[in-house]
Amino acid sequence: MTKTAMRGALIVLEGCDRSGKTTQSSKLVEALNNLKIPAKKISFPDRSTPIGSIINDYLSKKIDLPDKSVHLLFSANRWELEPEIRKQIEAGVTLIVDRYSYSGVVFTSAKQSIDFEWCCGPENGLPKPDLVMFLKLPISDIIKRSGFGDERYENIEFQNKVDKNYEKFKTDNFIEVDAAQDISVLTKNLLEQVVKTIDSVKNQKLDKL
Ligand code: T5A
Ligand code: NA
Repeated sequence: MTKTAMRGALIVLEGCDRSGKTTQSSKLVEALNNLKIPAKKISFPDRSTPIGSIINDYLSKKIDLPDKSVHLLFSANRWELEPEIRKQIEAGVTLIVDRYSYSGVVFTSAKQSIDFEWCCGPENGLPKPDLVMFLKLPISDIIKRSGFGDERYENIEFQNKVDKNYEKFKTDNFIEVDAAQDISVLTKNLLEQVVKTIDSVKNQKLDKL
């Protein structure tokens, strides 16, 4: 067998809280591995690191932090994993990422008086996703899903602002998918996009945000 230098794809799932990102990222990794395509899942925030543990305390309302300070922690949490992301992609592993820089920007800028451009700053230079799939679900459906309302940000007014902020990112590698579909139907649709992307970027360089 000949050795190839093909890289993996960087795929991101985005959406409001409870839109099904965690469910779908796990199912996608399983489906890709079944097709013998190397794939792994990464989640942001990664609550297992020292920075992630402060973020967890903040989200579960154990501690309060100034808005700009917590924004930089979310970003630092991504930079903590940046070397690993590059390493895996170069080794040919496709990464399915549950939330990324887009979450960082849309959530913080949904807070009052925090500038969108300022929010984008710390994300500059991180690996740029080859495909972002936005799981779109009406807020009225989101609030019916189990566990909604437990953490910081989980209220209708805030999620509406977040949903609107995502509009600013809808460019060519950002696609919107109907998240109200049945779980397995949704996986099948997402998988199709992922496989297409893996094939189309395999000889391209990974870009930067
Ligand atoms: N945040 C995050 C920032 O402010 N800045 C940042 O930089 C980052 C990265 C935590 C919070 O942090 C904010 C955003 C968040 O408010 P999180 O840990 O990803 O981020 O938390 P949530 O988004 O709330 O994650 P959830 O796990 O709650 O939502 P998911 O992953 O979208 O949804 P999932 O898959 O867990 O599903 C939720 C429920 O719905 C059911 C599932 O079984 C589950 O019960 N479900 C479906 N039901 C019907 N049909 C389907 N198709 C379904 N898919 C899932
Ligand atoms: Na999640």
